[in-house]
Amino acid sequence: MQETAARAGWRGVIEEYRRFLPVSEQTPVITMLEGGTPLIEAPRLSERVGARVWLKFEGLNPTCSFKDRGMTMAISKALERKAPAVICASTGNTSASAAAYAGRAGMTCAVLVPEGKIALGKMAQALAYGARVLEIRGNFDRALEIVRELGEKAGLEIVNSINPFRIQGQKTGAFEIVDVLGDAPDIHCIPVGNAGNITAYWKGYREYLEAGISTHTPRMLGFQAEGAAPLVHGHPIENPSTVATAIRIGNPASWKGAEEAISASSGAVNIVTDEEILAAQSLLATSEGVYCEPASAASVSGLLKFGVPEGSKVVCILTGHGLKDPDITIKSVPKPPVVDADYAAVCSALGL
Ligand code: AN7
Repeated sequence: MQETAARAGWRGVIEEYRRFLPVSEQTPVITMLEGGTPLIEAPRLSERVGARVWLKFEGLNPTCSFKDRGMTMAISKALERKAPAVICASTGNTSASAAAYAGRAGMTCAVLVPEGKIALGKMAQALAYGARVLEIRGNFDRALEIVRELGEKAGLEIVNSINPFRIQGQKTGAFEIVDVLGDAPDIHCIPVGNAGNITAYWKGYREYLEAGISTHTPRMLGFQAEGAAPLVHGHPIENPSTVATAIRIGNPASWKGAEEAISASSGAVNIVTDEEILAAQSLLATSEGVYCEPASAASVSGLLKFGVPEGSKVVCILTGHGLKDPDITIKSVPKPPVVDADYAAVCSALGL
């Protein structure tokens, strides 16, 4: 099985999928061996929805989100062109990944994040990896506008997913799924924020079909948070709001890519509420042992809410690790009781 080989000697997405990627012998490969993430069967979830469900746990990448697949490409290509510095706007995960890969490549990295709206773990990462972090008094969409301007006027290398190398790297997630399952799944569930990832997965599935490696492509089901669902409403959202800060985006850059993926695959884009997102996050942690961040749980909350045909093979992308955003869990579960350090007190608290 491919899976066994993957675990034994995984070389990172550029080396593993070189023939599908725009790299040459001259490209310096900046990698922390991202990708090769597990596709975990979800028996409880499968039983609940009457289908076979797998979780692609992207939280197990080097900076704990799917962004590393695209960042290994974006930073390697930036280094190849000898760009001195990179910049991105971010709801958190892109900044963590850019900071890590740029630092490894010896490049300066600046990141613009919305003030007070990025999860604790992501901020800690961006700072730890040595990025120049600016919190802006505005949301992600505004930060991305400024980044575009910096790209044009100041010549900085943009590593948001408007950089086509990001999409190229991220499409490898689809390759891995097909490599492990032996063919494409029937249905692919994914959270949608800036819409780069749904665009990338669709590209990957199409390329594997064209190469004769798979026999079909899946229906692409995208899910957006209720307060940040521009694709569902069909227009940008001025002041997006959701507990899932990673997907608090009102004007997705890859809008057209998402529309193409959804229409060409007979898919759909739908809304899940913050409550549904948090319930799915908790269900995954308590019954499948997989702790993902709220935005990631949007894929599973959508699956639970809208259902799928009986017996379908379904893959849900869990885009980031739960530890990225510990605050939300601490806030949403009951505080653990504090008891005396004494046998009887512990027994009594446990009801024994
Ligand atoms: C965990 O980090 O946009 O639809 O700036 O971090 O490709 O944007 C993050 C997005 C889903 C949405 N899940 O993916 C950023 C950023 C997690 C994320 C998404 C993001 P896209």
